Amino acid sequence: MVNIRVDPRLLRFSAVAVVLIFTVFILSRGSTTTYTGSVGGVVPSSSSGASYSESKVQVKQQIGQGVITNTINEKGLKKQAQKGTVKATFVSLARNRDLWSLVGSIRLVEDRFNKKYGYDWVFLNDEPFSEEFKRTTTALVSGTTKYGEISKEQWSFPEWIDLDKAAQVREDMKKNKIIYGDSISYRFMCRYESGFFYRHPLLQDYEYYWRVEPDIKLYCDIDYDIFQFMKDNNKKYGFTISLHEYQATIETLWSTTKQFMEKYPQHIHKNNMLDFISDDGGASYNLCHFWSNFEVGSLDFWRGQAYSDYFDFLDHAGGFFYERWGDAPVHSIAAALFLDREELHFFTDVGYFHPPFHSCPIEDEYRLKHKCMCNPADDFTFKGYSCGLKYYDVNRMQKPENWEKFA
Ligand SMILES: Nc1nc2c(ncn2[C@@H]2O[C@H](COP(=O)(O)OP(=O)(O)OP(=O)(O)O)[C@@H](O)[C@H]2O)c(=O)[nH]1
Ligand SMILES: [Mg+2]
Repeated sequence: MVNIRVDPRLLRFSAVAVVLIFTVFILSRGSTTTYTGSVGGVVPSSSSGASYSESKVQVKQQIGQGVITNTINEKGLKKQAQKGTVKATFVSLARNRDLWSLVGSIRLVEDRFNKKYGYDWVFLNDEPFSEEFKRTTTALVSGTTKYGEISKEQWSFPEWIDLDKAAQVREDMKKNKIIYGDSISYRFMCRYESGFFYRHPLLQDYEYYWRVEPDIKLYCDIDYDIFQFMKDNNKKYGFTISLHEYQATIETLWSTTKQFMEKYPQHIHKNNMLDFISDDGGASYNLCHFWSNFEVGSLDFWRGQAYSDYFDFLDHAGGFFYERWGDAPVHSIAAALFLDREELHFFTDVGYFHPPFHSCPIEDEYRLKHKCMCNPADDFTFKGYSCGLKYYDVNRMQKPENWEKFA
């Protein structure tokens, strides 16, 4: 039997050497950020039959000197993260030039909510996104970012539209100073948000979405998973601000909707919320709608038969071009008619701003506890042009104490 004696100094030296080698190895790996981009190539057709030009690429950014900090941050984050598990994503339609208006929105959404949950973010554009847009937004989002292009077919005049008639309408609206009345791209945007965003291939993997626009603010800490809340409570459509639409942009939207209801009575839910959008049992539209620049909703609701039939009906009626139908009244009427009223949700707690209206929780206790940064006097909910009070009333919701002071 051989007796092996090891020198303790040699042992100590070997241990230190191993630690050093391991540290150098870790440092040399760097940290990576991965995003999925869309840069030409072909993916399968969407359910609408349109084909998209895009393919996924993995882009890795070497952060070099920032390695140690990033690694520590990453570890710290992972420790804290409650990581959301719902199949859900943020979605923003934007142009490259919207980048710097959108970064503020993203940063607030991340700070107030998403850094805890790490949900993905899908960006859609009618043109290819610039590298600067992709790099900048990817750096801000805690989840995976994905960039998609919109097919020309979904961002153009459908073949049944009389282009001369549509041009005449734009001319007239311009004279009448109707906001965005002379814009073609605004109409493409409204039609896209009404009938196509949820069919984009990048959204096929998700059940819920949260729409975020440039220049919005989130005022309060959100300390629960909003997507999980939607799922657990069987909510299909959530909003923060509701208001009256400009009549001049939707002259025939309600009469067209009434024709639709006659043709498809099976799509109207027995426990609908018609009383929110009509004050006379459906004879006329009271112009109330949910402001769609904030929406948290079920993608399957839009993909379902009722909404698909409704969008096709409206699209063929031509009001996106012969008038200036917005996606907000279109989504709102659909949600009010086709959903069980229990499936709608008023997010009175998030604290939200899209120019020029604020939603600010008026109860002091809530506002302080959630570190809200808004002035309750600015809250729009109970003001005249809002439909917030109506929503509380038709749903017999208890209004906050002292709400009259904020009316
Ligand atoms: N890709 C693309 N996105 C657009 C276009 N027009 C608007 N958008 C996006 O569509 C959303 C709605 O457009 P906005 O200009 O915010 O419309 P709005 O909210 O009615 O009006 P303001 O915010 O008051 O200007 C935003 O997310 C925009 O970034 C466009 O021509 N192309
Ligand atoms: Mg906007």
